[in-house]
Amino acid sequence: MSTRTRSRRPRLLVILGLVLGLAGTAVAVPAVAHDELLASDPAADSEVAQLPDAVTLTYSGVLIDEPGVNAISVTDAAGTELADGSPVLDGTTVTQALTGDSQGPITVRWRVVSSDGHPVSGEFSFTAGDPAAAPTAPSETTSAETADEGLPPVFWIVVAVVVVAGVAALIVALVAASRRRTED
Ligand SMILES: [Cu+2]
Repeated sequence: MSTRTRSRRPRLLVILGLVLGLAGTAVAVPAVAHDELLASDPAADSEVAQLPDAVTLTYSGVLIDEPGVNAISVTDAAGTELADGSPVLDGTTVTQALTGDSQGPITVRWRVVSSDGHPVSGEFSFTAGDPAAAPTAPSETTSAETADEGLPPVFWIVVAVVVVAGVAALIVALVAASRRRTED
C-alpha cells in the first residue's frame, strides 16, 4: 500500500510540470507580439494622384537600426523596383525614397527588425495615378517570390509547444524510471 502513495507523488510532479509549462507558454505568447505596422503614407489601398517621392511606414515600436537589417521594396505592376537607395529609419518610422513615375498598382514589401529583436515583414499596396496606365507585367509570373524570410509568430508558438512537450516527455520518462525502480 505504501507504494501507491509513493507513486502518486511523481504523478503530481507531471501535472505540476505541465501546468508550469503551459503557464510559461501563456506568458511567452504576449512577449512574442512584435511591433506592427500602424500606418503608412500613402495609406494601404489608397489612391494617390501620382507616385510620391517616398513612402513612410509607421510602426508600434522603435525599430532596431543596424545596417542592412531593414529593407523596403516598392514595385509597380511590371515588377520594376522603384525604391531609391536604402530606407531611412527614425525611431518608429521608416522612409523609403522612390524613383520613377510609375502608375497603377504599387506594391510595398517591408522587412524590419522589431524592438524585441525579431524580424517582421509584410506588404500592402496603393494605386498611383491612372490604374489603366499601369505597365504590364512580363509574361512569366513573379508572384513566387512572395515568401518572406521573417519568422511568423506561429513559429515561436510551435517552438514553445515543442519545448513544453519535450519537458513533459522527460518528466514522464523520469517518473516511469523511478516507478520501475520502486516496483523492483
Ligand atoms: Cu518578437
